[in-house]
Amino acid sequence: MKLSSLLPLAFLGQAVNALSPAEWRKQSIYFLLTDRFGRTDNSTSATCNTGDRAYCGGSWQGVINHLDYIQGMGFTAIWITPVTGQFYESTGDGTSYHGYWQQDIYSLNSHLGDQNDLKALSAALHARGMYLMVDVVANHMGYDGAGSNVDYSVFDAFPSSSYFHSYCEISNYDDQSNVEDCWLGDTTVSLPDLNTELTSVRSIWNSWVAGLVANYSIDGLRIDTVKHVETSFWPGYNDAAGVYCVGEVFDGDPAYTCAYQNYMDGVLNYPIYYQLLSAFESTSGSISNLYNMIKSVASDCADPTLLGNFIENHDNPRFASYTSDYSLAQNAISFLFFSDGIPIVYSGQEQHYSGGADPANREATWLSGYSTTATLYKHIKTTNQIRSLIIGKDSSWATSANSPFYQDSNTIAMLKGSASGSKVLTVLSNKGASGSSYTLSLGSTGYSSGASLVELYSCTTVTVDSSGNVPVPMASGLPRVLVPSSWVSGSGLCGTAVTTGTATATAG
Ligand code: ABC
Ligand code: CA
Repeated sequence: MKLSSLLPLAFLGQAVNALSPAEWRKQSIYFLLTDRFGRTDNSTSATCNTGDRAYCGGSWQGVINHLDYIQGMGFTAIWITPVTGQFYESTGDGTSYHGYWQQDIYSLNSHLGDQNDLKALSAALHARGMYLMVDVVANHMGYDGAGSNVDYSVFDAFPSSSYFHSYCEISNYDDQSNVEDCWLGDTTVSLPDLNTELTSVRSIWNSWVAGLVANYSIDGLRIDTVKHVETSFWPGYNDAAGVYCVGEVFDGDPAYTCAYQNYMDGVLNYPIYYQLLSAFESTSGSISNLYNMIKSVASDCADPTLLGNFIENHDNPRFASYTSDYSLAQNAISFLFFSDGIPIVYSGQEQHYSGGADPANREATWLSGYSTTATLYKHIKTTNQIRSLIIGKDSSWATSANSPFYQDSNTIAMLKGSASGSKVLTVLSNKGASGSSYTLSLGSTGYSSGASLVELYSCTTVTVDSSGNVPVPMASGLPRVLVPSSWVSGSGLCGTAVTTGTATATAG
């Protein structure tokens, strides 16, 4: 029998289309909670009180309706929250609107749509040349009730206690076997912890994830609760998925978190998250902590260029809950795009939403009216344009190592690129919006005296001085990104017309 007749057609299609880790390096990701991003009816006024922890009516069709808004900011991929069947009743911890309380892994969350809607979302993205990343959970199910009192028959793929670790609540995050074998959740909603060491559980998950990826033509996975599963589980799961996997290891210690990159393609960059926040949450933040962490991650992680960079997500207070300063927010965002790794922006960040801890950080995006003139929407759009210009001009930029080379108490400067004399120079400041205008003179950039560079946010051309220093025009605490002047023509940035592709447009 021919191999092809043994494989469902969908698998063959997936093998052709799947996006490799290498290709993911060049993407930029917009993360959204499906229940909170867009509604099927396109309402921009439908009530959504985050404190209720209730379903607010977002759907996969609602995401399709607003892809222009996402693509208009320059994103090339979206990451959506888990799609599987949940339990739907309301509890003292709220409902399963976020999608992390699955019971029925072979069905879809009916609040978000049906399989045609999810396929349509995948197809709509692909038709635009965009990609779909789906959040998946292998560590646990969700149960309305205490762990001591679970009716296991409700879990369709795992209908008996024999598939699970016996009940104990996680009590000590310094004890790795406690973290892996005990249960997340609380006594209101317990998260029954699968016995992922079992061959039976592993083979169910591996075929499930292969099927999910194939059925919905998924291009990448965000994997939940990775530190709660033994490391030996992950290589088989990542292989079965056959697409780029980025795991959530919720821990700021690079030695701990980077270790997981030995078992899957990438991890979310929690080590950088904490230090990026520490650097830009105020005008007295610590630049040196960030500077040092870039070096630690570079030495501890197998490949920092495959990490997922973020400054906001649905588990942590939003950036604007720490400071309302727009310049600080813009610097934190720019860091995500010009350092090693794949940038991830959390829906609502572009509207400067300021919700605090879960559930306040899960505001409905539609209540912003999807404004495309918001300051950070425009900043992100320009930033994505700059990043794609760079990727187009330097094919090795995405794999090159970002190198911080200058710091003072308010400023960090970094170089990233394949060749001396054409590296991208990023200068970030935490002076805030009231920061003065001055010229920061930077040596050791690899640029020679007389070379011409353009700062792409302010569209300022500068010439390297006779001592070899680059005069960087700083103002209002805003981020700065400099590239060789020859790169700009035809980019659509700084008032130039786009000369590549089919469209001619000006922007930035
Ligand atoms: C619900 C309600 C909440 C209510 C809670 C009791 O119940 O919404 O309002 O407070 C989902 C939902 C949540 C829900 C939970 C629990 O399920 O989204 O709304 O809370 O039912 C992932 C997802 C997350 C998801 C789950 C569960 C996992 O991103 O959205 O939550 O599927 C741990 C896990 C991590 C998990 C996170 C929420 O909890 O490891 O996978 N996220 C320490 C620990 C971390 C821990 C973190 C937060 O605390 O080390 O493992 O994350 O609890 C740094 C250290 C870190 C340290 C932090 C605090 O400090 O380096 O290690 O993290 O310095
Ligand atoms: Ca576990």
